[in-house]
Amino acid sequence: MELNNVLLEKEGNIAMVTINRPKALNALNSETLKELDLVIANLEEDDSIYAVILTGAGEKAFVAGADITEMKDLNAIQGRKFSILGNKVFRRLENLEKPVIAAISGFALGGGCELSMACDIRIASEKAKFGQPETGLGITPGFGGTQRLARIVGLGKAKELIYTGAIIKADEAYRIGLVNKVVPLEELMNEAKAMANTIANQAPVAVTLSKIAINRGMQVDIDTALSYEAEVFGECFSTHDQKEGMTAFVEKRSEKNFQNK
Ligand code: DAK
Repeated sequence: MELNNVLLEKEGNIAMVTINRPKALNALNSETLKELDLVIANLEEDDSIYAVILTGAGEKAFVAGADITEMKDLNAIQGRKFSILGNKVFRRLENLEKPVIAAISGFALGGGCELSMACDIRIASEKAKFGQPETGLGITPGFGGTQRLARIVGLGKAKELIYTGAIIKADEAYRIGLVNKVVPLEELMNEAKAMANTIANQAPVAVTLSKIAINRGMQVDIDTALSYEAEVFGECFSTHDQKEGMTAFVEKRSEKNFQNK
């Protein structure tokens, strides 16, 4: 897998994915999106990875959006192709059966904010900034912003942010629930790794099934959603990790031998 714009590192049960175009503030061009797709495919197949951290190279930006230089001269057909590619990759990330934490150091604008929203959890540095400035560029958010932002922060705030193109700071992003946590820049990666490790120490199969139930349940009515919950809950009882987790409790053992199966 030859990668120029995305880095993939693995450390124990944690994978770290870095969008690596710092000179363009990690803007997402087609090549980067295709590489991200390859990386997600790799992670889908790797049963030893229990949690993923997604970040941007350098301190200035997580991702400053889709690549405006590339997009500027697209015709309708190319625009459509770009849209299909981006949406495919973001959806694949959202559906990855492992938790993904976005570690956001600086700008998360447009497609960058949208990328962070396709992750499960967002941790931001105090210097991070968020926004959907697309309307100022004559376009609508195109990588899920019109849909995921409202689901995360509510309809009114999402409309305000998208209609005004306002850029908000980390503390405001935290206040409206767009990010889970704000930490000093120098602690960002440690914090993300600590959370990833905490998650990785739970039964991976239970974390995965929880993600599936939550994501699917958000799209349907509550009765259907609760039937998904019952389904995954039942599935847990066919796993080694459920037997191990409950046996450890009964034996008053804090060490657990979870095996992701
Ligand atoms: N695209 C390409 N290059 C970018 C970029 C971007 N989004 N953002 C920054 N860069 C480049 C700059 O051009 C500059 O390159 P050089 O001039 O050095 O070659 C370099 O990164 C450093 O940026 P600045 O010199 O501008 O740095 P400043 O500190 O002065 O400003 C900034 C930082 C983040 C405020 C500024 O760079 C900025 O406003 N960037 C653009 C932010 C933005 O508007 N982002 C939203 C992009 S629109 C679609 C799907 C999705 C989308 C669209 C369509 N379809 C489904 C079709 C998504 C759209 C977007 O994300």
